[in-house]
Amino acid sequence: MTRNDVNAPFGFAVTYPEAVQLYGVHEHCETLALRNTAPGGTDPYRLKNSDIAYYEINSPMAMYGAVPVIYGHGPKATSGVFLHNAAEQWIEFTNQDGNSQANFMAEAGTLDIFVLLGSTPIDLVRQYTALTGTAHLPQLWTLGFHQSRNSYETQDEVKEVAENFDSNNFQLDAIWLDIDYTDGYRYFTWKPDGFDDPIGLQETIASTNKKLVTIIDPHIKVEPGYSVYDEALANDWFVKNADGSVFEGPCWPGNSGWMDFLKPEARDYYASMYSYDNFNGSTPTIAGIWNDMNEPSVFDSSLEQTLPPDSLHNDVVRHKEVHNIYGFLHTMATHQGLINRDNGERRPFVLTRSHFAGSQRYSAIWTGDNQADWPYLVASYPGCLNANILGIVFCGADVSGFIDSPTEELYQRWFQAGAWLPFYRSHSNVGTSRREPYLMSEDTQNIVREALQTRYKHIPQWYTLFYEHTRFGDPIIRPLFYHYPEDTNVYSTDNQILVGRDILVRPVMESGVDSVDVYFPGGEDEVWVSISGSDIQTGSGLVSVPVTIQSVPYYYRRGGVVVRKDTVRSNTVEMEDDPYSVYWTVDQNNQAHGTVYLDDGVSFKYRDSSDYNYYSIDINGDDVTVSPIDGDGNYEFVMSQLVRRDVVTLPKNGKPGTFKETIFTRDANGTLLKDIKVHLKEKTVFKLK
Ligand code: NBV
Repeated sequence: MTRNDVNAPFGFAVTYPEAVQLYGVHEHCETLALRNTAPGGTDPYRLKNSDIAYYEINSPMAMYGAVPVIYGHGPKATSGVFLHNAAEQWIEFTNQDGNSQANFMAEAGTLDIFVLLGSTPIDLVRQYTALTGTAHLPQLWTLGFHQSRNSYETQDEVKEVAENFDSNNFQLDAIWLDIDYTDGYRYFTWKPDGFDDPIGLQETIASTNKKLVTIIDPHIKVEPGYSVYDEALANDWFVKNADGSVFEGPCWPGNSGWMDFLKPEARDYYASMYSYDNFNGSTPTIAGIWNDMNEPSVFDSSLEQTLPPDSLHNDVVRHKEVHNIYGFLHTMATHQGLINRDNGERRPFVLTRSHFAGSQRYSAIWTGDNQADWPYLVASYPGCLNANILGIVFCGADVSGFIDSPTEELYQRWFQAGAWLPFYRSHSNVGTSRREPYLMSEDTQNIVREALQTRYKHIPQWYTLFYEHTRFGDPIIRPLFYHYPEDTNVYSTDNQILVGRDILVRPVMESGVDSVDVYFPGGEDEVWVSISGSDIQTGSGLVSVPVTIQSVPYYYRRGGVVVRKDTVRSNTVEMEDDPYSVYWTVDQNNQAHGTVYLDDGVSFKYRDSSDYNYYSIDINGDDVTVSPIDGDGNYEFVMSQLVRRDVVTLPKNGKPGTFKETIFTRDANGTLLKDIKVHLKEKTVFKLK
């Protein structure tokens, strides 16, 4: 093929057999269920990674990421198509005579299509992640709470925020440094006025077992003498204009160049910048990197805020062919940089704004510059659900809204809802209200504390789900249709999620309500046992559940086992040696089943030398059996309490059912549970009565 061929636009149509609903084409601020486009519908969905200020709610406009995958689903079959193409795309959807159809139009690039045969949502997602990869396990600390702000201005301010979290008993694992820590937006440097002692800052943060995450954007200040600029220029690593000169355009530092990440040598060089020597003043306390503005964003509206379509990568590839993978390649270099920096001993943590199919291999994502308004809280759920079914599982949204300032009630609800998305970070823009939780009213502080504690108690469950994602490709959070594919009532449900298979969450995302509608799936035999309330529901559809400002409806599924760590500590590091609590309700056969995964929480030894233990937990009446599934690690599963919740009455005449909770700390012989040695290689069985 000649270079000209890949610059021609092309289109094609796909019909999804038996599909009544289409999903996918991340990223849009949209409902999970895709809407039909014109005639009579919405505009076509656009995929062109863009730095968009003030994005609209329920809109097919392009956002920061592009995952050109569309799933078609119906009660009888599920199938999918992945167009492996990094150029701008427009996609139309129609549904005629019960047949769902997608019309793809790509601006350039090659026609490289993968057809995913399904036939269930589980099969389909596993096929897609087998193709584009899974995320590796995140370090355990990344599952805790993150505090960010654009921007903490000085190292003293950062220390003060960390101290206040501790002294007010708010759990926290990491504080984030936005662009103002840099010296004039020259990345890999520190601002002398305010951040003159980065090592001292990191020592203070590390002394309470917390981490720092720093932002590194891809634009490079044009300034002879700034070593990153000099190196990139000397080695021909910048994106070029069509005439072969280096492309320069405006961004935070003023006139900037953009690293050509399509060149492997440019990526290697960029990766090397993360070494402790090159990123002067960095230590392992900078445990993660935040790659922003990598659509890439250029402050020039005549270019639609990005690189010109005819600018050149690798001297021959036109930008328009590869636009949507610029951020992906940026994170690839960053990820490699963190691996090299730590001699492969720590799993990198990278958060990116721009992303593409397969980004899960290198980074977590967030939904960008949302607003402190209720519709943006609502949108965070479909946004992250969609990313999850498309493989990018580590997803969150700025808690409490980035742009503008939230009301007290919105702030409370956002902390509660955010606790159930995989990535949990509060972030806010310069000029908006300061809103670290300790600045809020006593009532709000209590609500935030409760939300954080709920999150931290479930960290073992989140970690096990991440492991199962690495192993099987399953999403961490799932739409209801994922596990109830035949229930057409749930095809549009996106304000509630399943966390794994066994936790149903319906956050309160509306103002001033004293009840919310919760859809309980699964039919009469499925039973959902409330954790924050006292009710039991069967899977018979929509129920109005009373709520207060303190409560968020979340339920465990009967027959499932949920593992937790219930002792409240300041962060994940301090929870490391805590024993587990295990929760369950037995099903009609008197059984319940779950899993738990343990490893060092930091390294790649789980992957490279099977240094982990993965256990099955099986309850049969009064017998509790813990059996190793696999793993050659030495991580014993130590429990301190078992919480059995028995159904007393099932719902009747519109009234919820009730349950009785029994907490065991000893087995039937009187041995303290935490003294029972779980055998690493064989089953351990013990009796509760
Ligand atoms: O780096 C500043 C911000 C950042 O806080 C935000 O999270 C990003 O989405 N960044 C965008 C640049 C533009 C801010 C208006």
